[in-house]
Amino acid sequence: MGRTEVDVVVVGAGFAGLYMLHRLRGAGLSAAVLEAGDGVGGTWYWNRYPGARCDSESYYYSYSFSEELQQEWEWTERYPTQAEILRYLEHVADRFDLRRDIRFGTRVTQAAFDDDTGRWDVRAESGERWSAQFLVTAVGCLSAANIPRIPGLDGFGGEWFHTGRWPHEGVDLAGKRVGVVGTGSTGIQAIPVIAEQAAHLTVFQRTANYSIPARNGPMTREFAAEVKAGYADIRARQRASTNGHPFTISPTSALAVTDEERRAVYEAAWERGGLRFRASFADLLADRAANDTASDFIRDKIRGIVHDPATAEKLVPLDHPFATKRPPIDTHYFETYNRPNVSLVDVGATPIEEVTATGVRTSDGEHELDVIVFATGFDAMTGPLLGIDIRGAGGVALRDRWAAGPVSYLGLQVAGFPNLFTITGPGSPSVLTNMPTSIEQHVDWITDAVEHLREEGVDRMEATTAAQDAWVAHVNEAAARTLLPEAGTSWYLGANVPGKPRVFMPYAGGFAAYVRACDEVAADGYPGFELT
Ligand code: N01
Repeated sequence: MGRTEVDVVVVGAGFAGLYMLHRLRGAGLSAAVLEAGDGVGGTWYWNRYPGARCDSESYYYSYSFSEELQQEWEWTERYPTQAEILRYLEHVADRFDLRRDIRFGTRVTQAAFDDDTGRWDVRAESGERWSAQFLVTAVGCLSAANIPRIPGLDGFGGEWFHTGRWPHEGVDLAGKRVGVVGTGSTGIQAIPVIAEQAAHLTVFQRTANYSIPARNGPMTREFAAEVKAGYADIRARQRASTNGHPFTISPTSALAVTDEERRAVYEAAWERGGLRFRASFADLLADRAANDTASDFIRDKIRGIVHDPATAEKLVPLDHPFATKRPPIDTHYFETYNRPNVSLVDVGATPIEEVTATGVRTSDGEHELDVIVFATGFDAMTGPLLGIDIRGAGGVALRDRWAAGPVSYLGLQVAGFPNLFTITGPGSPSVLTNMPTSIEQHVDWITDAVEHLREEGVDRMEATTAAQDAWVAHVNEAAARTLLPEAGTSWYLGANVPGKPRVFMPYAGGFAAYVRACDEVAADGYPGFELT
C-alpha cells in the first residue's frame, strides 16, 4: 500500500491534536491528524459515564488562542459537562475547518523513524501508511483504560463497562443492582448520579479519598460578561500560575495563623468549592504538618456528613496526605452514602477475589450485581504512548527505552527519537495543571521549533542524552521537594498498574517555572537539542 506524504503526522484529535493542526496549518505545513475515535474530542469523546464533567471551571478550561472563540462561546455551567465540552470541541473543529485533515476511525499502531530518509513511517491498524518529517503525539495522558484483571470477569452474566469507554447510547441502570469499583475523580463524579438511577449501588472502595464540594451552578450572565471582559488578565494569570488555573496560591503558611483563622480560611474555601481549596495556604503540598491541617479538616467534614459512623470511618482517608493524589471535587458524594440504596465495601480490608456469574465475590462474601462499572482509571501518561510501537533511530523501541520508567527532555522529546514531539509528555507539568493551558504552551513551543528548523534549513531535531539526564534529575528533585511522592498508590507514580515502574512522571516544579525553562531554551537557539 502506498504512503501518504505530509510534513507532520499528529496522533489524536482531542484538545491537543486540534490546536496542533490549527497551528501547523498557520505555519504553512501539511498535516494529517490520525484519530482512533469516530469524532473529535479525545477524553471528552470517550468518557461519557454518568456525571462526567470537568473539575476545572468552564471559563478557563478552554482555548485562549482565539479571542473571537473565547468571546463567542457561551458556557452554561460553572463546571462543563462532558457533552458541553464535546460540543465546544466540535465547534472548534468546524469553526477552524479542521476536519478535512483528520482521519477518524484510524488507530495508529506503529511509528518508525527511517534513518536513511530521516522521515517517520506511521502505520494504522487498517494497514494504511503515512510518511512525515515530524511526528507529534497528542494522545492524552489518561486515555489507556486500566481494567483490573480480576479472575472470572469473562464469565460475568451481567454487563460491565469501564468509565473511559462508556457506550455512546448510554446504559440504562434503572432497576439494576450496580457495582462501582474505584473512588478516584471519576468514581466520585459517577457514584452520586448512578445512585439516583440504580435500584441498588454497591461501591467497592480500595482506598478512601478526599473530596471537596464542587458547588456547581449555572453560569450567570453577569459572571460570563465579567470573564469575557477580563480574559486578557485571566489568561495571563493562568500562564503565571503553578497549576495553570487563574487563581493564586496564598503566600501564607498554614502554620503561621491561629487555629481559628485557619479554620475560617478552610470553611470559606469549602463553601466556595472546587480545586482552589488546595490554594488555601502556601505549604499544603510542601510541609506535612501544614498539610495535616487541611487533611484533618476534610476528615472532620466527612464524619459530619456521613450519618453511619462505621461507614464514615471507612470513607476517611488516612493513607495519604490531601492533594498528593489528584484531589477530586464532587456533588453530594459523601451524602450519597446516607441513601438507603447505597452500600460501601472496603476492598482494602476484604479484597475482591473474583467476579462470579452473578456478581463480585470479596474475601467477605458475594455481592450480587447486574452491572459492574470500573472507574479504575488509566495506565497514565506512558500507557497511550507505549500503546503504539514507536521505534526511533537505529530501530530502538520506546518500550525498551522506557522499560525502567519514562525519560525525556522537557517532556517534549526523547533522546534517540528525532523529530518526535510529545504533547504533555511525561516530564512536563501536564496532569498537575489545567490541561488546555499546558497543551497550548506545548503546541506553541513545538510550532516555533519546527518553524525555526525550517528557517535555518535544519532537517532534524533531537534531544541529547546529557540534556535528558539533567532534565530527568530535575524532574525527580522537583517531586522530592513536594509531598506528592508520599501517595504510594497514586497513578502519578504508576503505582495503579501492576508491574509498572514506580517513577514520579509529571514535572512538579510549577507551570510558570516550566514555561520559563522552555522559553529560555527556544530563545537561546535550542541548547540540549542537536539540530542537524
Ligand atoms: O482514576 P484513578 P480516575 N480493585 O486512578 C481504584 C482525571 N479526571 O478515572 O486508590 C479495586 O484516580 C483505585 O484504588 P486505589 C483526573 O486527573 C479528570 O478516577 O488505587 N479498586 C482508585 O480508587 C484523575 O485523577 C476529570 O487503591 C481499584 C480508582 O480505582 C484521573 O482522571 C474527571 C482497582 C481509580 O482512580 C484518573 O481518575 C475525572 C482494583 N483492581 C477524572 N484498580 C476532570 O475533571 C484501581 N482501583 C477533567
